[in-house]
Amino acid sequence: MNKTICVIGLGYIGLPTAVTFANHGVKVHGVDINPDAVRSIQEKQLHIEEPGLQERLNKAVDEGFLTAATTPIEADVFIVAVPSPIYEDKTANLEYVREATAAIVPYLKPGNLVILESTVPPKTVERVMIPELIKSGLDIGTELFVSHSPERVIPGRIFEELINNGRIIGGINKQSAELTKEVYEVFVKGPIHLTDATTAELVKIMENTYRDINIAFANELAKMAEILDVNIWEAIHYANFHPRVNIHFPGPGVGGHCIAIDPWFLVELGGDKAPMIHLARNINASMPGYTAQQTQRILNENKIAGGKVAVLGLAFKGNVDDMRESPSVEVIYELHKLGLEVTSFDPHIKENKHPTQTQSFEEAVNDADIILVLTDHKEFKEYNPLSITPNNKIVFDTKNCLNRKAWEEAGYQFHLLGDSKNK
Ligand code: SAJ
Repeated sequence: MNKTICVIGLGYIGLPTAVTFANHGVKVHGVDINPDAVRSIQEKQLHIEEPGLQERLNKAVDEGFLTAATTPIEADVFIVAVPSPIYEDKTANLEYVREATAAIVPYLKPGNLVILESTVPPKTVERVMIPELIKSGLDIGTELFVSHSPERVIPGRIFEELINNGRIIGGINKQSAELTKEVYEVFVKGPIHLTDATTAELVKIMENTYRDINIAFANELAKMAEILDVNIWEAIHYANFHPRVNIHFPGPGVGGHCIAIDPWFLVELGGDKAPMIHLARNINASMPGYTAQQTQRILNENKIAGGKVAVLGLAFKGNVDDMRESPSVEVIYELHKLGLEVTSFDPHIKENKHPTQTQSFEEAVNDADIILVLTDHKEFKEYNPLSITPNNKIVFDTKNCLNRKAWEEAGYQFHLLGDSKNK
């Protein structure tokens, strides 16, 4: 493709996208308002963890296809990949999208294409971006083309999914959608479907809301299993053999910057017409409190007053370094409210990002009364229960990720979320 790209926002989505275009021979200029992020990219130092990113970044910078700065430059295509969080009251904060759009306006020329990648409430392109883009003086739809092409990649497997997943591209008109397709065809191998911008916006948040509702269902089932003396993980495994059933898994809550946020866009839009989405969100948001209560119950049953909890896992999910909306932070907050002492360890969270954080597994667990697993990092499976000396040999796995047999053989009382067989 003989076009240049300017990517606004060099975070978890913008940076891998910029690097992938650059690795495919496209000249890319990356922009971030954070000068530290820009400097680290120029120096080929990563500010986020993602398998394969370092090699790809090295190649992109060394071959001269990727530059980074705090300000945009003129380009043929502008891709906006900035955060779209929610305010305290759970309504959408679209200020980053608005500001990023405003920032590119002085650089726009006839024939340019502006693509929004960030996940947003339906009508954001129409109501937030277009009013800014009009200020360029260009005629929207004939001189300036605009589309929504939401990313659908999962952290930890971003590069594989960036290339192989299908894309839903929604244009403000047919030409915008078609031009956007040409851009992504540079590397996307999955099918690319074209629609209008609002449909693409809705499809993206429907996908994440589907997952949130499904996880809420699994969390509710986990509580039923605890009443029934059934192992929910086994039961879900069997139910999913049905060709039309795909139940997700329970856990200590739903984190990350996507699934814990996007359903709120539909709640805000639908109000009392979205009770199921709202309820699912609340069920998932209540899981950290439930996890803390279950931990307290186990301690009580063992006649341990007060007690020290060693939390394993601070990231919002396994094998990532991302703590955004992490259930672990909420669980620790709830444990503190119950008067319990907490230490934590996460092999993927390198710096001191949480006051309870210790630098090793041993340091976190050695004088603990209970080990509480909140994230399914691959390292946790390999930990040797014989190498540690906690105060009490009790472990509570909320992600079904430990080698249960090894812990039981080492003399541990093993508790699993959604399974009360061993109570
Ligand atoms: N979780 C469960 N049970 C499950 C699956 C996940 O409790 O069965 C929890 C995880 O532990 C985590 C949270 O849900 O705390 C979210 O993790 P995730 O792996 O489901 O999703 P994300 O947030 O990493 O990425 C999602 C993906 N969306 C879908 O699968 C529909 C990804 O494809 C999107 O691109 C991404 O959101 C996004 O950026 O929107």
